[in-house]
Amino acid sequence: MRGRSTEPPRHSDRGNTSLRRSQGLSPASSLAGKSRTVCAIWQRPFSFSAWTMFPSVVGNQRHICLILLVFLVSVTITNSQDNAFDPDVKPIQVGEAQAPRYLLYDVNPGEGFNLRRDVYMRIANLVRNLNEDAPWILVLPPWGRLYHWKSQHLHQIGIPWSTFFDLASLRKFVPVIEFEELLQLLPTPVIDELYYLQSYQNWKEWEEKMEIQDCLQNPYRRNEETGRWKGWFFGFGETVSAEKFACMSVMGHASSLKPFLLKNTTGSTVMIDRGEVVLHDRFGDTSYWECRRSMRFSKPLRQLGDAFRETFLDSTDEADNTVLDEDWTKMKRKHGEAKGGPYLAAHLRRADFAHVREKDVPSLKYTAKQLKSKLEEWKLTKLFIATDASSKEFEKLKGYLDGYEVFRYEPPSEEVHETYKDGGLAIIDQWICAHARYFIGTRESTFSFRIQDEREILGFDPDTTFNCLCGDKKKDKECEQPSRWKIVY
Ligand SMILES: Nc1nc2c(ncn2[C@@H]2O[C@H](COP(=O)(O)OP(=O)(O)O)[C@@H](O)[C@H]2O)c(=O)[nH]1
Ligand SMILES: [Mg+2]
Repeated sequence: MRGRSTEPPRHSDRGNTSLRRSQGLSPASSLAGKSRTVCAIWQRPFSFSAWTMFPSVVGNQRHICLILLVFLVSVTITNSQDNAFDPDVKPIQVGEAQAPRYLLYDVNPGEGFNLRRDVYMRIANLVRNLNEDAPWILVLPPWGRLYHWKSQHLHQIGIPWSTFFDLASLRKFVPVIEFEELLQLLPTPVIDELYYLQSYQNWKEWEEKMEIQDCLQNPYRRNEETGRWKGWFFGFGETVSAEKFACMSVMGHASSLKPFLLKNTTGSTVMIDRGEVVLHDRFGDTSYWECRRSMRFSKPLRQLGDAFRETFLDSTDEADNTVLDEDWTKMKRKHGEAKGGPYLAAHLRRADFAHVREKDVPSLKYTAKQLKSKLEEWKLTKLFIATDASSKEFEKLKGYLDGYEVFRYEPPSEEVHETYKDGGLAIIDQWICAHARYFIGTRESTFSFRIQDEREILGFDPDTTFNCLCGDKKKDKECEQPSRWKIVY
C-alpha cells in the first residue's frame, strides 16, 4: 500500500461498505448531460424567471448554463410560444425546483499541489454523492501561495483552475465553478457557513464520527464590528468573509459529511476548510478513477508538453500509441497498449524531500548509477528528468551521465512561464514523464504518484510505471517498489 506522510492512512479508506453508492449513471453525470440541453434551449427566445435572481450573470453564458442546469434538475420546461396549440404540451412544473447550493473547500496551507489534487478527488466524490439528493455545485479553490512555487517574480496567488485543468472535463464528473465566478453570483462576498475540520486527538479505534467542538487551532478571526469571520480565503480575504464559523472534529470518509451538509446546514454557500482531514470514500474504485480521469490537464499545457516531446524526444502520440480521446468518458485503454516515446523519464524529488526523506532520496551519483542501468536495460539513450533540483545539482547529475542525452523542460519563452507559472511547468514535466517508454519516480512523492495515475490512464504496462529510485543505503532487495494502484473502469 502507498503509505503517505501527508495523506491520511489508507487502511481507513478501505473496507467501509456502509457508504457504498449505487454504480449506475449518477445524477451528476445526467446533470452534465442536461447542461448541454439547457444551453441549447438558451439559444432560443424564452423567459425563465429564476435567472432574474442573478442579474450579475447577464452576458455570461457559462454562468447561466450552470445555474440553469441545476435549477432545471426537476423542472419540466416546455416552450409555450413554440407549442401554444400543441395539445400534448404539459404545463411548466416548477414546484420541485431547488436552488443549487455551493460547497467550497480549502486544504492545509502547507500541502503541495499534488496532495491538493488528491483532496479535490475526495471532495468531488462527496459533491457527486450530494447530487444524488440535491443540487450542489463544487467551488474550485483558487491555487496559490504554495510553498514549492519559488519564482518570486511571478504573482502566484488566486490562480483559477482553468490555468491548469480542463474544466469541461471536470464537469463531466461533477458540477464545478471557479471561485471568482461564484463571487460574481453572490450579492455580497459572504460565505454563509464555514467549518474548520480537525482530527480527533488521541483516538484509539477508528470509527466514523463528527461533532462541533472547541477549536484546537483556528486561523480565522472574528471581526467585532461586523461579527463576520475573516481569513485567507484563497487570497481574497480582504473582501471575503464568513457569516457563521465552527470547528468540527471529524473521523471519516468524505461522504460522511453528506448527512451533516444536507440536514445540519442551510446556507447556500458552505465551506469546509482543512478538507484533507476526510478520507477517500473508497480509494482506487471506479468512482475514484472516474474522478481521476476527469482531471485532464488544460489543453495548452498538454500541447506545450507534446511540442517538447516531438522536438527533443522523437515522441508523438501516433508513434507512441498514446493518442488521447478528448472525451475522457470514452477513453478506455488496456495495459500495454501504450508504447511511449523512445526515452526514459525520471522524477527526482529533491529540495525539501531530500532532507525530510533522506533515506529514500538517493545521492546524485547513485541516482545516475540507477538511471544508467535502466537506460541500458531498455536500450534507450535519451533521458528526460523532471526535478525540483537546482540547476547546479542538475548539471552535476548530467556530469555522471556521460554518453546519454539528458533533457530537462525549459519553457520556450518567459511568457509561457508567466502565463502558466511554476504550477504549469510542473504539470508539463509530469505530462512528459507520463509519455515515456519507462518511468522511474521518487518514493512516496505525490508528484510521482500522479504521473503513475496518468500512465495508467494512457494504458502503459504497469512494469514501466510503478518504479522508484532507491536511497543509497538501501540494498536492491530492501528497496520497496511502489504499490500498483491499477486503473479500474
Ligand atoms: N517543475 C517541477 N516541479 C517539481 C518537481 N518535483 C517537485 N516539484 C515542485 O514541488 C512540489 C512538490 O509538492 P507535491 O506536489 O505535494 O509533491 P510531493 O511533495 O513530492 O509529494 C510540486 O508541486 C512542484 O511545485 C519536478 O519534477 N518538476
Ligand atoms: Mg508534498
